[in-house]
Order: sequence, then C-alpha cells, then structure tokens
Amino acid sequence: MKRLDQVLASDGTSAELELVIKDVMVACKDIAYKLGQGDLAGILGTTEDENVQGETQKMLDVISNDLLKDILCANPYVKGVGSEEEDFTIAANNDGKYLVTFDPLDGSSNIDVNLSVGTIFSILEAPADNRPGSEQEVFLQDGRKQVAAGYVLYGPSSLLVMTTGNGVNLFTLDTNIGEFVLTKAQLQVPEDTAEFAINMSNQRFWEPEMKQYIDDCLKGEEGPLGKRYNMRWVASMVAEVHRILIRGGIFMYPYDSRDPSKAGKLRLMYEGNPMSMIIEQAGGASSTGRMDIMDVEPKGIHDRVPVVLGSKNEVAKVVAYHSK
Ligand code: P6P
Repeated sequence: MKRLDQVLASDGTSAELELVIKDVMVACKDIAYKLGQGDLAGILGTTEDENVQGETQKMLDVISNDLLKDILCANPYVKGVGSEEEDFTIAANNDGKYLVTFDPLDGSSNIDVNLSVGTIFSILEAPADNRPGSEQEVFLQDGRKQVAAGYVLYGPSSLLVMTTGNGVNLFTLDTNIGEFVLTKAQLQVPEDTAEFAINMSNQRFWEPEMKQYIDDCLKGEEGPLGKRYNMRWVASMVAEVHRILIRGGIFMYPYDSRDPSKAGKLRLMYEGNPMSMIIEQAGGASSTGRMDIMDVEPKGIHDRVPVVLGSKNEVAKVVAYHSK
C-alpha cells in the first residue's frame, strides 16, 4: 500500500506543500494517540476558558490546537495559521509560502461520550506580493483558492481524507508503522441520496425554504420528493461528511434566526471551505442554499456560513427550494 508521501509525490505535489501536509499529519497522529488514551491520560473534560466562538474549550481542544499551531509555526514554508481556537491569525515565517487554517478538534462535544471527532485543515498560498496589510487579510481568500484540504476522522480507525485538487483519496493510519496508507483512491459521492443530516431541534429557527424542504422529505413516498428519507445526526461534521463521501447523503447546518448577526453555526475558512473542496473534488456539491460556498468572499477569519453539501442532485433540490 502506498504511503501518503508516495501518493503526494506521484500527484505532483510540491516538496514544500508536502512538508506542510506532513507536519499536519504529525500533529494529527499525536492527537489520535491522545484521544485513544482519553481518561487514562486525564485529558478529558473542559477547561475554564471560552474560545472566540463563545464555546467552552475542552482540554483536548486546547491540546490539539497547540500541537498543530506549534508544529506549523515552526515549518519554514508556513507564513501563518488561523484556528477556530485562536482569536486572531498567527504570523509564522515571513518568507513562508502557505497559510493553514484548521479546526483542531471538530465535534469536540462528542469527546466525553467517546464518539467520533476530527481535525479539519485547509491550505492557501500566501499572496506573493507581500502587500502591506493586516496579517489576517492575506487569509481572506475564497475557497476556490485552496491548494489542499482534508480532514482526519478519529473513529474506530483514524482516517485521512484529502485533496490537492486531483480528486479525493482516503488513507488509513497503520499504527504498526505510524503512517497513513492509501486505502481508497478517487472517492466519488453518489449523485443521489435518500438520507439527510440536520439538527431537527433547530427547526423553528430555520428559513421557510429549509422548513419546506425538510417537511417534504418527511412526507416520504407520497410527498413531492417521492421517496422515503432516512435521517442521521452525529453532531460531528467530519463524521457526517465522511459518511456522505462513502455512501451519499446531504448534510445541512442552515442559517437560523437564533443569532441574526451570524450567517450560521459553521465557519467558512476552516469548516465550510475545506469540506466543500473535498465534496466538489469527489463529484458532490456544496452550497449556502443560494450560492456555492467556495464562491463566498470571506470578510474575517471566523466568518460563519450556512452549509448544504453532499450528493449533487439532492443539493440541487435544496437550492431549487431556495430559489422559488
Ligand atoms: P449541534 C461541532 O460542534 C460542529 O461544529 C460540527 O462539527 C457539527 O456538525 C455541529 O457543530 C453540531 O452542532 O448544534 O448539533 O451541536
């Protein structure tokens, strides 16, 4: 089986980008080990702190964030990093070629109940002109500018799914050799589905178009969508996206009225964009409900975005509901 570095080399990935990706993997292998230790290492539970999102930080949120931040800021090819757990972007090496954004431990509310969590990462090229401006501004590039995106799903096995723009490959962490090895090449999202993922408890806060789509799904075979739908909700975007990559489906975290100042719960730069690059590279679609997520122009590193992604024919239906 091919190791990650062998696949990247054969994909024509530059040596510098490969070294950045490999550093992300070094951190993720350590995160996988620490998650596996759980209570034995006394690292479950929460800290006394809240992050910039207003969420109480789990101990493993902080540990994972520090692992990724430290190794990437020491990488000569990294100009800066942005993290869900950091108020501001962090400048690393001024001559660095790449910017890395990440959600160090997505779905961390699942940690204390031993359910799936993941790391999501996105890699952009730093503007060559080194134009003056805040260090944060260089990150504010739309999702189509990503040069790589991926996630590590810490589940029964630790899986890396990533793309550098030549399709999506799946790697499994072989703990005997401590390397991610290629176990599925060129994943393709099934174009159709009858399985939706959404947090139904937020229904009263959704826009009418989203309510109507879900209502029609629940009408089953006799309804306008003409089929019986199944539902899943893991409360971990990485787990939902992985399930969709493997067997199809549609994942939605729509705009809701709980906080009208926010476009949604999920963040554009380190959740929406990387997952959208992966899904589109695998033949799926990813929309806010009204436009492709990767066409959204970011205004800040922690911008939020409504998310509708997965099997392209089902995403098209949801977009159609929003264009009526
Ligand atoms: P809720 C995890 O906190 C996360 O950011 C995503 O991974 C997940 O899809 C969503 O939020 C879960 O949100 O409101 O169901 O807890």
